[in-house]
Amino acid sequence: MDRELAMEIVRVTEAAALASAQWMGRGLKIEADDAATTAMRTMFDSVTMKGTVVIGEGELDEAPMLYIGEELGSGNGPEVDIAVDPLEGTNIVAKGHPNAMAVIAVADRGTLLHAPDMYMEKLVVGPEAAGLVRLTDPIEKTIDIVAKMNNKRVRDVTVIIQERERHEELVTRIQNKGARVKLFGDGDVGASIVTALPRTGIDLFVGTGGAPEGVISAAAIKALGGDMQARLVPMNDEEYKRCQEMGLEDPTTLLMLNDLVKGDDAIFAATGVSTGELLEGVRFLGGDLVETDTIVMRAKTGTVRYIKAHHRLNKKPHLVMPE
Ligand code: VTB
Ligand code: MG
Ligand code: MG
Repeated sequence: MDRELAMEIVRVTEAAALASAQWMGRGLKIEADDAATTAMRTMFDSVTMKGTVVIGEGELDEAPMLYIGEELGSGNGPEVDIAVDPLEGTNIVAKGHPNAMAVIAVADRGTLLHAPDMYMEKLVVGPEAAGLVRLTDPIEKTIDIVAKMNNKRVRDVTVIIQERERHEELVTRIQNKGARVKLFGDGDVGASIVTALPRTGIDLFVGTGGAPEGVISAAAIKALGGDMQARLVPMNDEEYKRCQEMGLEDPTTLLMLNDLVKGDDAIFAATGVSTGELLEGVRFLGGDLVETDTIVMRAKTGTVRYIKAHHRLNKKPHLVMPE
């Protein structure tokens, strides 16, 4: 992959963010997701690559999506796998809540896990504790390891976790251990990334969320030098079979970071839609001027860039919400 591809991918996440941010707070999550998806699909056409979607999100909430197997890009250039969540946080946008973003991971063909749209149990740590933690360990042991490696007392360890009934027991155990939780409503790609970024005060990410979001996050965690482990959670026979059809003989096997993203050539980009832990959302500055914030990183070099951009919506009529 060319390093120029990183900048091309930024254009795609920016377009999706610009289009979907206009749907903030309107109570219309399908329309918001549709705007992001359409903008991404259109922008991808002009990117020099031969891409295939291996992760497309949407089935869980019957939202519009970029379909698995869909070909994206100009049709020449590097052969790549694409994992997308055009709008990570459709409900967020509908309700005007924080943490929504448009995200893409691109990697060499055949290197991203082809995970179906189902639940996945995940664990993420930053570079300090990389290689030392295990998803299968009791949470209390993991907290001790992270405290030691991050040079903190257990009482100062912060675990970020999605606020869901399914995590209640985990939250109680974390609190009984003496550590803190930081609960978030939606958007576990952003929550995973802030765990692996320096100086965010967040030490550990645990919990069960979307598998597509898991694979996309893994590309970023790799670029940040953090660690991630995961395990698919098939809820019924059908989901179990789908895992096997996708080549996972034992669907509940422990997946290491290198199983989620093989190799080193991966690019991750996210543009904020609503302001959250990781990024500022899209700001409408008056007139047709709009400002976006994007984070983009490459696993190969470990370079992380924050890109602030000014856009003129009048010159991008295809991204403007219909009257
Ligand atoms: C998860 C999480 C996502 O939606 O998929 C969640 O990974 C859905 O969880 O980041 P529930 O079924 O419990 O609502 C997100 O938060 C947003 O897509
Ligand atoms: Mg989505
Ligand atoms: Mg999502």
